[in-house]
Amino acid sequence: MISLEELQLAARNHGMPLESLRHELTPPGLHYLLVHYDIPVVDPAAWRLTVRGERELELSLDDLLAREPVTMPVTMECAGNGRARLEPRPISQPWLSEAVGTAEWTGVLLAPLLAEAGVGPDAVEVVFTGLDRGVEGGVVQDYERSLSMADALRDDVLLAYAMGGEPLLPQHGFPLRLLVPGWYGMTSVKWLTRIAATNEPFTGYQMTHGYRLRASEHDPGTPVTRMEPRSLMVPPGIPDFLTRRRFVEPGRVELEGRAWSGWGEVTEVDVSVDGGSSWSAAQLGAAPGPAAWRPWSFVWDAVPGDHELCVRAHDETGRSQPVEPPWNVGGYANNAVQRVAVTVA
Ligand SMILES: Nc1nc2c(c(=O)[nH]1)N[C@H]1C(S)=C(S)[C@@H](COP(=O)(O)O)O[C@H]1N2
Ligand SMILES: [Mo]
Repeated sequence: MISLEELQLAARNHGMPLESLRHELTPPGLHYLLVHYDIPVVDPAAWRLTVRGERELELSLDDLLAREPVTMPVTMECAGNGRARLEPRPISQPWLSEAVGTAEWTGVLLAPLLAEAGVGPDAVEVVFTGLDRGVEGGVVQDYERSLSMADALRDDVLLAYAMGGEPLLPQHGFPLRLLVPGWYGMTSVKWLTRIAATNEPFTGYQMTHGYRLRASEHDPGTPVTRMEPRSLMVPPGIPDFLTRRRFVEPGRVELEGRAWSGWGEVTEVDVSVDGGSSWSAAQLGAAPGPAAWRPWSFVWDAVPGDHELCVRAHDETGRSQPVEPPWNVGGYANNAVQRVAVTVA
């Protein structure tokens, strides 16, 4: 059973209701939310971002707003999405499958700022520090993550100050967050206060303990990075209040949803209307940008009875979704196929 501690996390960190998959860009309040510690209150006039290379830059929000803005639609998913369906269940935020959203993010490119701060050839990583602080695994810490130089210098890594054309909401990182398209959300550090180049790999908790794919407690594991392919459907028809089972009238039902992968373009989405025994290709639409989900649709001739609908995505690198959940200690990257119980009557 889900514990009160897990419920406490789940009540703070909400998912995107799956009917919101109808929106190409997730309305801000419907985007999923994941906050490890407390949401900081930030006075934008007093706030400064420090960028440290061989020199140190101190930038105000106005300094950042004066730079060339870049806007891009990005699909972001929590690495723990699907965790609650694993057995045994890793104890953390108990996501089912809704920890995703797509927003148009606006900000400034990271790479030119690193160059201005004199981040040179000695640097091996860049560390991003948030203003939020907490205790995790017994370790007191600021929320911090690092990127390799190659990842930090990518030309699509953003310091975002707006979401959907509006200043970031407090819970999404006001006044500034990192945004690394294609990666699971943990790397997109919110409430940024400091960016610092280092000559050694950063060994903070969220790099060396959290966000690693580990087979057992003793396995050092490998880092969680890009989003595995996943497709989700808008649950058709109407729901039962408690069980969320769907009720649909017989006849032509247009199933729809969206699919994404952080490794490359989604090239195929398959739908099953018989619990995964047989699969048919869905119709794919165009993504709003290279780092955002693709819409798909599928016409189902619904006959009376109980059915289990499934959907699965494939990407251009050959990755796809497993039928059985891939287990690991932290419960990360469970991209097993979605299953939706439907009664046609
Ligand atoms: N400073 C800070 N940044 C953070 C987090 C956090 O707790 N603190 N959570 C991370 C995780 S695990 C995810 S999935 C995304 C969630 O971003 P969102 O809440 O805007 O959807 O933010 C990431 N950035
Ligand atoms: Mo996350």
